[in-house]
Parts: sequence; structure tokens; C-alpha cells
Amino acid sequence: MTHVVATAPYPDQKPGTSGLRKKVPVFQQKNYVENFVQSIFDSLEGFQGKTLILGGDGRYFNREAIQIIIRMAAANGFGRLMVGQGGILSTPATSNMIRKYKAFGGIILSASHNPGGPHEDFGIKYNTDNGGPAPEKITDRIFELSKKIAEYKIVESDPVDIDTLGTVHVGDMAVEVFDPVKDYAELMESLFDFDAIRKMFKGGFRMRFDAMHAVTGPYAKEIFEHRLGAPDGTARNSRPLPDFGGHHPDPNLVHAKHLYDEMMGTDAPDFGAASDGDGDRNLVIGKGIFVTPSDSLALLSANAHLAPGYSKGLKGIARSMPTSGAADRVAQKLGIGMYETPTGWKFFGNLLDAGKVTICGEESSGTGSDHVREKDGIWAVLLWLNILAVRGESVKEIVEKHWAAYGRNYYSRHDYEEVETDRANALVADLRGKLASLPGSTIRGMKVTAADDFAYYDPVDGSVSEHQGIRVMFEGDSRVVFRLSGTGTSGATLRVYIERYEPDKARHDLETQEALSDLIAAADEIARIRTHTGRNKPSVIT
Ligand code: VG1
Ligand code: CO
Repeated sequence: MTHVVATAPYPDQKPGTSGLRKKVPVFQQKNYVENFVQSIFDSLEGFQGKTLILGGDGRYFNREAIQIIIRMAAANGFGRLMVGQGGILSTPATSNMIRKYKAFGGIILSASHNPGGPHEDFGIKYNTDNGGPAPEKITDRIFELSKKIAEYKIVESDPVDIDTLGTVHVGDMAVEVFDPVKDYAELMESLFDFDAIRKMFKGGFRMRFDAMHAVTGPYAKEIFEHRLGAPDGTARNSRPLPDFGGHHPDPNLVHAKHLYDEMMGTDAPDFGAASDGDGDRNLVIGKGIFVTPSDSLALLSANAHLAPGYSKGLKGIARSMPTSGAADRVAQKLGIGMYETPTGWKFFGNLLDAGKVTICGEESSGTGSDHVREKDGIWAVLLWLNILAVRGESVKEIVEKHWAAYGRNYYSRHDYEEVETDRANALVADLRGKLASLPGSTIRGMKVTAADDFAYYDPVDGSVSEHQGIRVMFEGDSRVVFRLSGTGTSGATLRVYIERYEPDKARHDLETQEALSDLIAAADEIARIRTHTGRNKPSVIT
């Protein structure tokens, strides 16, 4: 084994909501990956002889990083490293592998929905033994250690053939190359009624799944086409590519517009879906109707009992703070707990581990359950399929009935990307300064009932996370929320979340931006977005 003196550059940033994300050339600097990975290992205790799960979304630099991590895991004393064949392993499948094989933890190589390629994004994320993203106390420790790292450990070894299934040895460590789809597909079969879904496909049900040349392609082929009998070609763009075919693997209305257009067209299939780079997000579109992720969380929660894995009902529901309140109304009706957490899946981990919630979701296209400790794109699609198969109704009918029963939460997110960091920080400081003066005031004819800087008190471990986004609440359960993204790699991204609750069925068919126009104007007035950012419109509206 070789101890190498670690020299700069060091990661100069705390791993964010989903690990450390930087441009590929940053990761390619000599020692950079090594310094960060050694900092992860140094932040952990007791992994000698234990198992580490490793894989990524197939993006540019995936294979190089895997070879480095294999040699470092061996030098640091792991007993076994399990790596997905071809370096492929989705984020939810990694979570499953950690739990199923009682691994010490796992490393996921991905920058999720961010683009890939020689000048695009790469990322490294550590997950703990419950299968979930490392909690803040670990990411804090990684960051502290990365600032003062003096040496890293690595063994000399030829590159491991990660394309051939089987076991080889590197130093004293066994390296097992496994099929990344098999265990995950088995987990899905244990949760959903595959017979019912198979029957639905046999009856002519048409679906389009866009893997966006990212990690879910092989999963979608095996599960939808092979196991469920959907016709060949149901899964599109199913070959993972290092640059995702030059597109953003972000399943939203901007980057998956072709799917949206198809679903709104005259010959639309019954169901359209897509997932992101690392397979944890989902986009769901019915024939002629887009389902917002916030509504999807509410709908899946209200209907989950129709799937075998959830037939006993839900323990509770959790959503990130900016996610709409649609799911709250379902929790209330079911008489179960509802938890509001900061943005990022890691905050759901304690609630899931403690058995307080079964289903979780985020407005950013993330839904998942206690089957793993990550959000899960394919899982969400399968739960939808299971519900459709049992109810025998269209997505549109199911959504409209839900609104009629619970009211509709009109919802949209406006992103201002690559804003100069100083200007974005000034906007937030300005907002914080006027929070106390907002309640009781009237903006655009709407009365502000409350305003705060969201703080979360974890009911399981008592930890406190402050400054998680600024909320301004209006009469009638409408609100606007402001926060800065924690996953960008250049400048700052301001996210503005806009929500209006509409109980009246006669007003459930408005165009979303139209329905939200007063609140959108109010958000600009409150945060002085145009003045601070110098932009007169958002870069992305979802
Ligand atoms: C974004 C989303 C957040 C999500 C995170 C990771 O974070 O808003 O809901 O958990 O990405 O998603 P931010 O800080 O940029 O708003 V992914 O698919 O990376 O794992
Ligand atoms: Co993702």
C-alpha cells in the first residue's frame, strides 16, 4: 500500500444536499478526487473488513473515478467492494444494495439532473448504512477533514475490468462486479402487482418512458419491457451515454418537452414518464394532463393502498417545505402524521427509520417510500401504473376526481439560474430584513398571514437546521417561498416557489401561470427580484 502526500487542490466546499458537485475539469485535477474520497473515509469509523457499494450514472469521468475509488477503498481496509457492471448503478438501486447486503455504506458518482461531458458536471456522494444520504454531521466532518488532509492511501493495481460479472481481488479487498438491475427489479416485484400491470399492457395500454440516455435505461428495459411485457421501444433513449446525448438529463417540462408535446398530442399514449441522470427523479404526464410532482405525492399517498406493498396503509407522509400542501390534505383525511422538512432527501431518513412516515416527496420531481432511503423514479412510475391498473381510469380522470375531493393546489417554480452570488445573497439578506414587517400587510389585494425563515426541528434526533428557505403565507393557504439552490456548480440559483389553493371545482381548469399571476407579481414585489438579479424573467419555469 502507498501513502501519498496529499497536495492541493482540496475541495473548497461542504458537500451539499447531494454530495460534492463540480465541473469535470475540477475533479480531473491531480489529487482532487483522492483528497475528497480520503476525507470521506477519514470521517467514518469501523469499516475495516466491511462492504462498500459503488456505482454511478454513467456520466463522463464515471469510469476513471471508479478505478481510483477501488484502489483507495482497498488501501483503507474495506473487505469487499461491490460495483455495478459497467459502473452503472442508480441512486435508489444503490440505496437498496446497501440495505440488502448490509454494507457499511456506498458511494454514488453522479451530478443527478445536471448535464455531463468533458466540461460539464460530475459529483460524488456518500450514503450511510441505512442506505440514505450522509446526514449533516458527516458532511460537516468530511468538509473539515478535507481542509487539512495530509495524505491519502491508495494501492498500486491495474484497472479492474468492471464490465465482466464476477469477483477479483485488489490488494486484500474483494471486488465484486454485479448486475445493477437484478436486485432492484426483485424489490419492485415485491411491492407492486406485476400481474395486474402486465394485464393492462396486454390490453393495449400504451406508455412512453424516456430514460434521457441516463442511468434508468437498463432498469426500464428490464422492468417495463421484459418483466411487464410493454412493447419494445416503450423505453426510449435507454442507452446510458457519458454526455446524455448532449442534453440535460432533467425530467422537467423544459428538458423533456418532446415528451410533454407527445402527451398533449392527438395520438398520445396513455401514460408518459421520464427520470433523471441518477434515476431518483420522476416526471409523470397523463394523456392531455401534466401531473405536478406535488400533486403526484398527494395522489400516490391517497391511492398507495391499492398496491400490495402498501395495502396496510401509510404510517405518515413527509414533504419538503417548498412542496405544495396537497399531500397535507390527504394526510389529514387519512388521519396520519404529516411532516414538513427542509429540501433534500437526507432529512427524510430519520422519519423513515423511526417508522413515522411511509411516503415522502419533493416538488422537484422526487417521490419515494420506506423501501429504500432515496427518492426513486422507477418506483414512482410503477406505483402510478399499479394504481392505473387497479382503478381502470385515465390519469386525467384520477387527477380531476382528486381535485374535486380535496381542492387544487396550483403550483409552479421559477428558477433564476447563474445569478451572481453577491447579488443573490443581497436579495436574501434584504428579504430577511423585512420578514417581520410582512404579516398583516396586504400585497396585490392579498393579506399576508405569516412570514418566516424556515427552521426544522428533527423530531427524531432533535437536531436543528435553520435558514432553510423564506416563506410568505397568504390568506386562503396560498404562499410564496424563496431559497437558494444547494446543487448548482456556477453562480447562484434563486428558486421561487408559488402556490395557490383553490377549493372551488369551477376554477380547477385555469392555466397554471395565469392562476398564479397575482402571487408571481407579489413575489417580485416582496423580494425585488428584478432589481436584485437584473433579470426580468426566470430562466426556467416548471
Ligand atoms: C435540488 C432540488 C431538491 C433535491 C436536490 C437533489 O436541490 O430542489 O429538491 O433534493 O436537487 O436532487 P437544490 O438545492 O438545487 O434546490 V437530485 O435528483 O440531485 O438527487
Ligand atoms: Co437525481
